[in-house]
Amino acid sequence: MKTIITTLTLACSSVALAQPTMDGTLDAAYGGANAVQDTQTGFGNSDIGMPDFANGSEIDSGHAIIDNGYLYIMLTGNLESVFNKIDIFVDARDGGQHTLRNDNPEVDFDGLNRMGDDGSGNGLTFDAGFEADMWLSMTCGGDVFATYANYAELPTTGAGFGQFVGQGTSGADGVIYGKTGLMFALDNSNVDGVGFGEGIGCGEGVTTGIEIAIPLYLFDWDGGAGEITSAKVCAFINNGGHDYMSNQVIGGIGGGSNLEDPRFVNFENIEGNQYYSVGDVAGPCPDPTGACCFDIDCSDMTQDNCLALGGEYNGDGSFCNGNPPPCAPEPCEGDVDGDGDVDVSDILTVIGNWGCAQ
Ligand SMILES: [Ca+2]
Ligand SMILES: [Ca+2]
Ligand SMILES: [Ca+2]
Ligand SMILES: [Ca+2]
Repeated sequence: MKTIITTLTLACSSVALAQPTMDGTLDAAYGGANAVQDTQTGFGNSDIGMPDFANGSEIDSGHAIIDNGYLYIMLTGNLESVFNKIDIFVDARDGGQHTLRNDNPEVDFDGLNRMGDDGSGNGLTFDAGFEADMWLSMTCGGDVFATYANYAELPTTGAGFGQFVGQGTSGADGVIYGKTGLMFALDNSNVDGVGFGEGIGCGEGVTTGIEIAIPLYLFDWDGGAGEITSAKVCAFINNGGHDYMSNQVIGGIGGGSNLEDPRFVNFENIEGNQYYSVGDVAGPCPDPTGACCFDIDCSDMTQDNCLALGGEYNGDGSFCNGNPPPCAPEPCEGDVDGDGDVDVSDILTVIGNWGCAQ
């Protein structure tokens, strides 16, 4: 009996202590999600189901743990194999950049600086208290499928070190191993998570995507990092030139359209945290029915159905569940995506929402 108990104890310990395997799939070591996507993807819903090629991009959840001298980051979802980018910013030490500067390393065809201040005082700005210390990015595509990765330091005063990390493919056999010890893995198999659109979505339950391991020593370029015991992660999907940000940010933006030119994006102006922290526990997924708009004339956004969705009724039929109105309050006139006119994009939005409960 004693032998059996010992064996069981060892088995449990080994599960708890196992480090993530770099392969683009979620490991038990990550625990529950630190953040779950709440917004449908404006960059297409991938339905191919292969580990390499994907026909859409989304971030369904964010995970991060510090273990074994690494910061491990898992972002479930898809990276469309048309050289879409996932841009990841990490705040893990003192100093850093709250607004991206324009004198960061020229890496990835100067894509990092494309998001920074163009000299006029703009530049991608993070939530209050988030001062990015490192940027990492991954992309994929080609006739023969390949993944590529870059990274850069983001010192407070700019002019840090950055480099092309390397090239790989999908899955465990395709991991990118950088000279510095950085590792990047991708598994594009997901066909679940959020669908195409701009409304409220839910990324729960996705177990494949982008997985990164960052050796902690990389944060200590000046001997001033100290022991890394916590980290914040801001990640989003961008287009090939790092110049058109999607609506796939984690933490989510609470429904809405693509954020477009990153240098004009200020996450302080978007409700909630567009980042997550090691140790965060994701809240409940928003009810996707709360912003599912077949109801083009908004006639059904009544107090009763709003309360049934667990939302707060604003009294005018225009707003429910803390979500943006799925269509303009008065009059709707078919402008489903709320961009001010009725055109083909409204039809596409309705099609993208097809299947949601009313
Ligand atoms: Ca893994
Ligand atoms: Ca920092
Ligand atoms: Ca999806
Ligand atoms: Ca915010």
